[in-house]
Amino acid sequence: MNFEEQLSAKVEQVNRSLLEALPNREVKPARLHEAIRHSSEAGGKRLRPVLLLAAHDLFPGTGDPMAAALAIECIHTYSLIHDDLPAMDDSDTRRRQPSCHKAFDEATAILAGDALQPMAFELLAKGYHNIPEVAVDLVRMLAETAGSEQLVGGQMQDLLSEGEEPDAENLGYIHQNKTAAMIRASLQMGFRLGEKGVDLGLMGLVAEAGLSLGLAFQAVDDLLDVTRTSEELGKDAAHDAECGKVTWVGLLGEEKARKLATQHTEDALGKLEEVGGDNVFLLELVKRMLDRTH
Ligand code: GRG
Repeated sequence: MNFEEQLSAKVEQVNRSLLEALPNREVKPARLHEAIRHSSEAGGKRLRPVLLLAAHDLFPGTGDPMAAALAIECIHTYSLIHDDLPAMDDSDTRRRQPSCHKAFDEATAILAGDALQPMAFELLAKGYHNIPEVAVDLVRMLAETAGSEQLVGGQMQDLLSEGEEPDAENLGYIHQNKTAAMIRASLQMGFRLGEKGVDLGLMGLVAEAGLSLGLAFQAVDDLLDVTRTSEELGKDAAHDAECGKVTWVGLLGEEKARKLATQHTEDALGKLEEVGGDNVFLLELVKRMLDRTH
């Protein structure tokens, strides 16, 4: 299979497994489960689960990485639902359809996001109960990443900084925690499930690669926000400026922001090459993430 075929096979697997794992729309209270499915089933790129599967495949282990892949997607989807709320970024469109609070209402969107969080940890507990040491590590990694000093902390700082003067240190903190931490965790969780998952030296390299990749991803996200239409992105474009957000494009300009994305991508590739293993798919994915169009 070539790269595109491998990528669509992985995305397909994730989509199929997610459909099976989420409670059916009819399950009481149906409105809540409809809202969860509305946001989860919509066409996300499934980047984090695919990264997790690819990191596992570097040195495949005995545990099936799919439950962990779905867990990280649940946390990511909750963060998008809450990010779109009027109290946060107030976005009407997400994943090419009305955002959750637009399709339903604010209270339902808050609860859909709330419900997706324990669902992630339930997936980990049920998926890896027979390898308890791995399960505990995965729960810790995901909880730390989603917590007040990373994902939620990054989001808080992002909101606090709206309308402020651009400041590289602050922007670095926001991007590292709001965006890069989840991308780093995707690689780390996948690697933990593999045969070399307890090798701390290699895990350190995987973490560094993940952070660089996450920073590259955010720089590209900032560029797409100013260079693409809402239709192309499937979410509100030019949203950063509208919200008074500090971004790399705002701070450095487009050309330097692109250079930064390239530099972070090269750093990630270098670290992943050092990790070794069956890395052909993962390296190609990292390269393609730089040229993504949505
Ligand atoms: C509400 C705690 C909390 C956190 C929100 C996800 C997030 C943090 C903010 C979204 C705003 C944003 C533009 C973040 C930067 C990059 C990012 C996470 C983009 C969305 O991820 P994609 O492009 O989305 O992988 P899909 O829909 O493809 O899964």
